[in-house]
Amino acid sequence: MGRKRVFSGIRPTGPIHLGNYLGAIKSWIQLQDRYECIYAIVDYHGMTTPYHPAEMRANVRELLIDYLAAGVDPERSILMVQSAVPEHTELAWILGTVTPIAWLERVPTFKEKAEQHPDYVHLGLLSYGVLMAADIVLYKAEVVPVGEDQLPHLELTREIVRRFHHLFGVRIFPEPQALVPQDTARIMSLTDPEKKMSKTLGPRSLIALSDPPEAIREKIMKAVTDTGPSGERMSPGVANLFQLLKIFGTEEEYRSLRAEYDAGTLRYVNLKRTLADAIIRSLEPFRRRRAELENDPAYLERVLRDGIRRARAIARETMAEVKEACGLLRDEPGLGEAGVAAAAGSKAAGEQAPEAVERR
Ligand code: AQP
Repeated sequence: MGRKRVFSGIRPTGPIHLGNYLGAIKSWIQLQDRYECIYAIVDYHGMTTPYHPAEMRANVRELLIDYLAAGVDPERSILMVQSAVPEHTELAWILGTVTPIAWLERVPTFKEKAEQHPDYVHLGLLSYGVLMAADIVLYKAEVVPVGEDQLPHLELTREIVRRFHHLFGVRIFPEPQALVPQDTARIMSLTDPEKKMSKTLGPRSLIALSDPPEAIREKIMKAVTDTGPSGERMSPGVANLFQLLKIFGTEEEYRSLRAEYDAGTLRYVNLKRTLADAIIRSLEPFRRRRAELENDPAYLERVLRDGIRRARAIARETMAEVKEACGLLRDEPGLGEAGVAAAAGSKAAGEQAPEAVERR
């Protein structure tokens, strides 16, 4: 038995931030030893909200650098770009034929995005969850490390898998489980701490891992703390800052500032200064590694080529099983007439098939 598979991805819509890192990428790195991991740059998903075509390719490159600098190891994990493996959309189409529209309309992110961009509500946005299901099951992934916001998508994936198996009388895919970190499933925005930190809320709301130290300091110093009269409970903004301090600061820093808060003597400026220093310190190795990678385009290209090749090999195997189950022509690129004849049951075509397979 091979190792179980892990799949996860991020949209190339901007630099990764502390939410992406603590919600997903930190787990990705920990899983690399025990699982066969596939980590994707999901550019087709990036097209579901307004974007500039000219920026997409640059964002893909930047995200690849972010993954590598954060510790994703291409020797152990597959790093790939979604649009370079056409089986993602092929399988999404097939899964779309078994997914009731009502399931998609109730997905919270669909409703949120439709409200955010009322002029950009399209079929691709509605079927985001179907494409995500295809991304995962194409690799028969069993574990999907993600932040809390992705749980409805994972539930939808499992429902789609069950329905596909039921309708076609097969069992091809495992039902994937989300792996959500216990303490960092939802890092909140610095400017709007009732909402999750996200690229959509703008650069001031987040700390990008690649932010220069001055920018990190400035954003933390301006982070929202108490928005109204302070009550019994810690406000979401202050709670978020303490959560980050627990991760990035020393035990002593956290303990003493927390004691000051409990005693009612804490000055938020001190909390912010300590936190900014701690984050800047922690991200220093990331910044250094990132700068090295920036200067090595040949290595980046090698990583991607290799990742795409390895991902495609798995994807093709799954698609062969799926097409068999669905009664579709066995798809072998370059098979041409032999493939069509094989579908028609001709003997001669059967003899030609192995040669055609070799040509893949
Ligand atoms: N704030 C967060 N806390 C914990 N986990 C988070 N993730 C995102 N934000 C947080 C996790 O990161 C992975 C990638 O998510 P994404 O591609 O949706 O990234 P994003 O920053 O959320 O991007 P956008 O453009 O701002 O998208 P929206 O607004 O749609 O979320 C996922 O595993 C996610 O859970």
